[in-house]
Amino acid sequence: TRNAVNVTVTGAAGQIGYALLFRIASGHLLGPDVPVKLRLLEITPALGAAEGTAMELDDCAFPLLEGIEISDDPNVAFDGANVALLVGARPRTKGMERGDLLEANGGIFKPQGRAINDHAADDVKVLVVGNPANTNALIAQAAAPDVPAERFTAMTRLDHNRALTQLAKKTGTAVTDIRKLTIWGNHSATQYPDIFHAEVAGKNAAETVNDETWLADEFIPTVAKRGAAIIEARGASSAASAANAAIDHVHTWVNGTPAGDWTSMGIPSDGSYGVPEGLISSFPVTCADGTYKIVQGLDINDFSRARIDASVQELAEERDAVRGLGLL
Ligand code: NAX
Repeated sequence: TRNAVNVTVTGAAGQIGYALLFRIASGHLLGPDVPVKLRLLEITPALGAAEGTAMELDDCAFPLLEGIEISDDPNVAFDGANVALLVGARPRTKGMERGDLLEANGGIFKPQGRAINDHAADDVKVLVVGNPANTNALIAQAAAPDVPAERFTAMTRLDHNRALTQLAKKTGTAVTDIRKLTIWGNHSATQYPDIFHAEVAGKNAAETVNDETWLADEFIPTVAKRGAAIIEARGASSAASAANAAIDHVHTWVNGTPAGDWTSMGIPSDGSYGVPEGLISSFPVTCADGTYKIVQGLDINDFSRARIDASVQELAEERDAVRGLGLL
């Protein structure tokens, strides 16, 4: 049998953590033949709740789950981590300015990046879910100079999956009929879900839809503001769908994208498509052998260019703000 993979989850006692841990332990993250050891990181007051979740994990008697450790010390929780899911973050509370939010999260993601640098396994793969995810990932990555920068990623897979379903509904097709959708930019309301290169049942999606009003006034805002719509409807933010997207993101990164398709990941830019190098921005990527590559050579029309640039501009402003706070 294979050696267990160490999976560290931060914010383990939160609502995404609760939806995520059981799927990791049942084999959905890495596959049905890969044993896992869970390392849960929480803040001290939430250790009891994390313990309760660990008791429930025990009570599932998952065949693949080889152990659970709980800690409030990042140096312990990231020790030997092969996969690190950074879910816990400081939410924006009423009256909080963006600068305060970035600073509070810097206080979380900088020490976590440092702990990953010092203690994680050599092959560590990091996914940041906690918002503002792209900039939190940038802060953690900058604090981990010994880890290759491309191992730090931010989650836009939930946006990608949301876009798949919206496009399938509009075209009366199944999500499995859709390929090559892209989320560009920041995981925020400025993100750009791009259907100009997507295919619906083998035909170009934008041509199939042939409705720029729907694209600009319905599809893009529905995808970009879906998080707020979920809060409005459910009285709580997306949790199971976010956990599902985290599973998808890592599963695809490890196991690869299918031939003829790609996915969306927030990754450090290499300068492709005019996105300044180093910004953690969402791109179309293919994955194989545990690595990813930006899809090259796509024609970007004016409609797309303006929207990609606006979202990237927001990322640059967030980077400048955290740089100003001494977090980079
Ligand atoms: P919860 O508030 O339910 O849980 C967060 C947990 O993180 C809490 O248990 C808290 O004690 C813990 N935590 C706080 N600081 C920590 C630290 N320094 N170390 C370890 N744990 C810490 O939030 P939840 O609904 O689970 O959401 C978690 C994060 O995901 C939020 O930042 C949220 O904004 C973000 N999301 C990101 C999404 C994405 O697509 N990238 C979508 C869903 C979600 O909104």
